[in-house]
Amino acid sequence: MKSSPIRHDWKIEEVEKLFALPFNDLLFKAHCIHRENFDPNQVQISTLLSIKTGACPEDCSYCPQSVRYDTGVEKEPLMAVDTVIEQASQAKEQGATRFCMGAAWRSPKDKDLDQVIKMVQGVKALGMETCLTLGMLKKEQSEKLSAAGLDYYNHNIDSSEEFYDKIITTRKFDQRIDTLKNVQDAGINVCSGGIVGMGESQRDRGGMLMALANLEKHPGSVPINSLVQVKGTPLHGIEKIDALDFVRTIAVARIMMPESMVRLSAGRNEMSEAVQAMCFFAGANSIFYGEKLLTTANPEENKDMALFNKLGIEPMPAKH
Ligand code: SAM
Ligand code: DTB
Ligand code: SF4
Repeated sequence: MKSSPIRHDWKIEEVEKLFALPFNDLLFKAHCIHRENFDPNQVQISTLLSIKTGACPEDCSYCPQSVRYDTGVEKEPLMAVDTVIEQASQAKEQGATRFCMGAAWRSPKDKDLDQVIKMVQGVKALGMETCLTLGMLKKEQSEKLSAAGLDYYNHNIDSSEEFYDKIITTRKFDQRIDTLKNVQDAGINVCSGGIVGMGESQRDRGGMLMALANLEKHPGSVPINSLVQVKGTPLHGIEKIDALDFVRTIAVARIMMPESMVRLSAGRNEMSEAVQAMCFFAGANSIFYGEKLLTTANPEENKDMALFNKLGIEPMPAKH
């Protein structure tokens, strides 16, 4: 029997106890659970593309794409379908198995969704898995995307419910949960996680993971982003998260959601190889691959492959 049952009834005190474990005990526990559920030497790689950039009406205080902050990000309208497929094909050549397309929208308009659906179909035809992140989705929109064959939809809760309104005021935590429900009900794999390093407490980090683990079903993919501080955003200059606390967050995510893919997401460009290696040991088993995230820098492909070689890690093959 597995030592880690799937639970949806976590209490914050229990989560805080996990965070408070001695570091070696926490990592050992997380790693054992990781091995029970996954090949510890395989990491899934996805490439991101911003298909519509900047001029977003929302006020997420971490984000370089909000129209409210002067960050120097050039706004770009929705990309042509052919351009997106060309970029996906290049990502495939570099070894990515999933292509994630992101748009700086509060939610997609129906006309735009039709164009995005053509992108999904084109990328799938290359034999890649598809992922979208377009903001809030209604039930009908989720169903349309599901019918088009979309594999994953990313929509982050970003932080604990308590901390949330210190970061975003233009949409509520509950609206995020509604979108996740629409996506789940439509039969699309849910990708949902959050950001650390925004000035939150350890309890908030626990609260964020608890909100994810206590959903009706654990998200299939849980991205843990370390804030990329961008000049012009309100969070620029905030005290950075201690690297070992970041590793702890990964470990606790692995323990609470044993069968989910945990993604070591944004922030790797400022992370040492040693810290990334600890994250893989703690249970992270996916990354964003390619020299750009949406608008900010990510490690170059050859650097990541060199790190994989040093660690004996292999890219995870696609499911289909
Ligand atoms: N506009 C859509 C939305 O917010 O749902 C989709 C794109 S949005 C850029 C996707 C996610 O990227 C956000 O939910 C947030 O978690 C993450 N993100 C944005 N800016 C970031 C930053 N500076 N550092 C780390 N993560 C960031
Ligand atoms: C996620 O959780 N992180 C990715 C992806 N999902 C869409 C985005 C990170 C964005 C970092 C800031 C930028 O490059 O603009
Ligand atoms: Fe807009 Fe998404 Fe950035 Fe928020 S995170 S400002 S919704 S692009």
